[in-house]
Amino acid sequence: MKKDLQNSLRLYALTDLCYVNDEKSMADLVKEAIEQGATMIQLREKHLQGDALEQEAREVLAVCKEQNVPLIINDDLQLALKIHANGVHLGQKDGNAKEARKLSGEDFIIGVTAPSIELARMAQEDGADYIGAGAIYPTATKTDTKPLTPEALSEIVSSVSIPVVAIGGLNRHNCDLLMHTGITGIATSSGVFAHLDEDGEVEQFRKKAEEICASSHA
Ligand code: TZP
Ligand code: MG
Repeated sequence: MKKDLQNSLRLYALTDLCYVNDEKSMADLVKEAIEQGATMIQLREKHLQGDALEQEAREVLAVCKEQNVPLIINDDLQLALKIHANGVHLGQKDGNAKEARKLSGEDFIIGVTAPSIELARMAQEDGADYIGAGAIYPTATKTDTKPLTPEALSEIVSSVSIPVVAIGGLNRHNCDLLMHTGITGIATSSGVFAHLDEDGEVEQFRKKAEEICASSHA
């Protein structure tokens, strides 16, 4: 799975419990997201812990395996290793990629949030496989972010050799500003999960993400 990471990053969907309802579990929503175009999933469940989080993670992992899409666990390396998820995503406060690499091995995907050149270079040196950089737009999904311009994003991309995904309030209608920034993918929660009931919307977003990523590598 890791060898295909660049393609997997194209439309990277982060779960959020706010989209779960009486009719659909998180695993159901993840299945729909993948069927509609999401290329990688991150389990990002800020309201769940312990056994409830593990249970949710195992259900989502089963769907990802069935669909042959990687599952990354946000923050929690121990959980990712315990359930044999494909990787972990670490924020700047969630532990060090170097330590994570030692504990996990080479096949494991490690993503790091790095919204500056300095942090991106450090993450790369520590053995990260990809970088998440944002927030491109302010977002209700994560309220403690700082704005990152497309120019600053381009500079981050140029400063490292590992892939960079853009994040923060992105949807298919507002992401043209990412053209020619050199990103490898778009990461979003609301941009995918808030649009599952709109016919063709996620599929169109995936196409748009592919177009944007191709624009820099042509
Ligand atoms: N990091 C920066 S912005 C963000 C994270 C986790 C939230 C992304 O979600 P959305 O709904 O696409 O803004
Ligand atoms: Mg985190």
